Amino acid sequence: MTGDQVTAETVSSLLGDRELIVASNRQPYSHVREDGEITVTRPAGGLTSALDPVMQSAGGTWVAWGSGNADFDVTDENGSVRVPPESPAYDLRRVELDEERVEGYYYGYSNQVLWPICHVYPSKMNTETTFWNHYRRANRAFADAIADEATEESLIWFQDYHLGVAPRMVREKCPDAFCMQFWHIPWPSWDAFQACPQYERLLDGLLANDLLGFHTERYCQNFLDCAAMLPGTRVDRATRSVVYEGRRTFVRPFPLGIDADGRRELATSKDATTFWREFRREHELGEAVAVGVERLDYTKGIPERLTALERFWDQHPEWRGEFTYVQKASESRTQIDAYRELQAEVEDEVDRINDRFGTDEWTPIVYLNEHLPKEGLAALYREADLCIVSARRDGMNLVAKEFVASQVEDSGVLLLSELAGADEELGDEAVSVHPHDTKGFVDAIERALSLPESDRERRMHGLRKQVHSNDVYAWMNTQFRTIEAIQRGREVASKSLRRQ
Ligand code: GDG
Repeated sequence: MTGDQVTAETVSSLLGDRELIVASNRQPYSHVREDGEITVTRPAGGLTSALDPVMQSAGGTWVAWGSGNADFDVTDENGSVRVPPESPAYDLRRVELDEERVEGYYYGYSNQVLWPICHVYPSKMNTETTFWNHYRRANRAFADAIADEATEESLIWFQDYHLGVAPRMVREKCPDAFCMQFWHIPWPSWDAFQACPQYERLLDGLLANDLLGFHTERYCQNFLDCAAMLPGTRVDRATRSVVYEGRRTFVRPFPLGIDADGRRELATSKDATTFWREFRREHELGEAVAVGVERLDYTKGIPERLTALERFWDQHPEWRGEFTYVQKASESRTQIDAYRELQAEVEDEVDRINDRFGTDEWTPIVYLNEHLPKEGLAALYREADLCIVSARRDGMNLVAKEFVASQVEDSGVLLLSELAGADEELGDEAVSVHPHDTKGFVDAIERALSLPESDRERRMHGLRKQVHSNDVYAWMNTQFRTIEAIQRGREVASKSLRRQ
């Protein structure tokens, strides 16, 4: 039985009479007009591709921002369209946001206030006062669409930090629906979170959920510490829950996994092999190859990694000509100054290091900024001897897990930042790095490249076990089982109250 079947079965049985409503900023399908013709695209993203099969088997409604230029040409008067287009199984209800709202809500409050606060970069926070208003209004638009679809029997599942106050708005209209939210980025300590001027409003919004999920136990504890600072709350550490406004919100770690079997299949595909053959031919690679895959985001620690790599080639001339680092970097949030500056900095550094060490036969750093097909990415993961994940902060980091699942041949080594959420599950078998400890980082690269085969195999065996047994389907199952347990607990409590 595949993970897929387990999930479909479990979700349907756990849902019972309840209807599932998923709400996220990104949509699973987008309609785009090009040269007068409308085509459907599937925005690549781990989460949307993981939840789509669940929605297809469970039915229900997915509420998301309609970002495609032909999205509303195909919807009904409520902004809904049945998807997937080839075999419609559920409703995608699109929320219409104008350009100004998207600027203020998405590029503004979500990505210039919440993102830096949660990753502990208060200096990158933009305190433009209109952002909050746009965020609230966008959340209101989501909440109205959700409430319009919801009944008291609905199970409403909010995704991520773009929808921090929508649960409270939905709760006002649907007091008995089950609301849950998964927060995909870190939750910081109270000292860091307090820097957010709207901290009370956000905590109030999130505490309208019945269940709140984070990637790690640490983020849960941080959230409970923050909730304790909100007037009117009672934090119950024993049950990891918060009582507020007459409701109890349970706070639990649900480390997100990947579709590990799917990634393994991609890595063994013919297309992956073809991609790698061409890639080797096109680039002057060393015998050993390391890979890093990320959006160009200041939290991912790319400049610090380049500094460590330069120092490595400096101090270990024996590895010049022998070892190439491949950086897959995707342009991201380029409307924001900090992101454009980072992109320029990274590109300049790559050029400078390549000029310093490169030869006609060898490129130290291969820089790829185009979007790769999944098979291409799988080929890089499969062939790499090292994968370097040296984030300065990261909620989880799925790249670390994708690398492991794609390692179907010789065992490579994962260099993993102790500041990434993935460290909680994978830290023991990875070689740990601290992004700001350049000397330690250089030693870790050297050590990883020199590890005996038996050691590499032992580590990779442990990592594979972890990644496959805690895949994305296990992630969903655990959450749905937790809901079931909460509901059972509530029924028992209300029966015993009735008996008194
Ligand atoms: C947030 C949190 C958390 C990248 N380039 C290509 C490509 N990718 C895919 C990767 C991976 C995804 O993008 C990146 O996921 P991450 O988890 O590394 O990072 P964020 O985008 O920052 O995600 C993070 C995550 O949410 C989930 O909760 O882990 O901490 O920050 O899946 O494979 N995919 C393809 N071509 C590319 O060129 N096909």
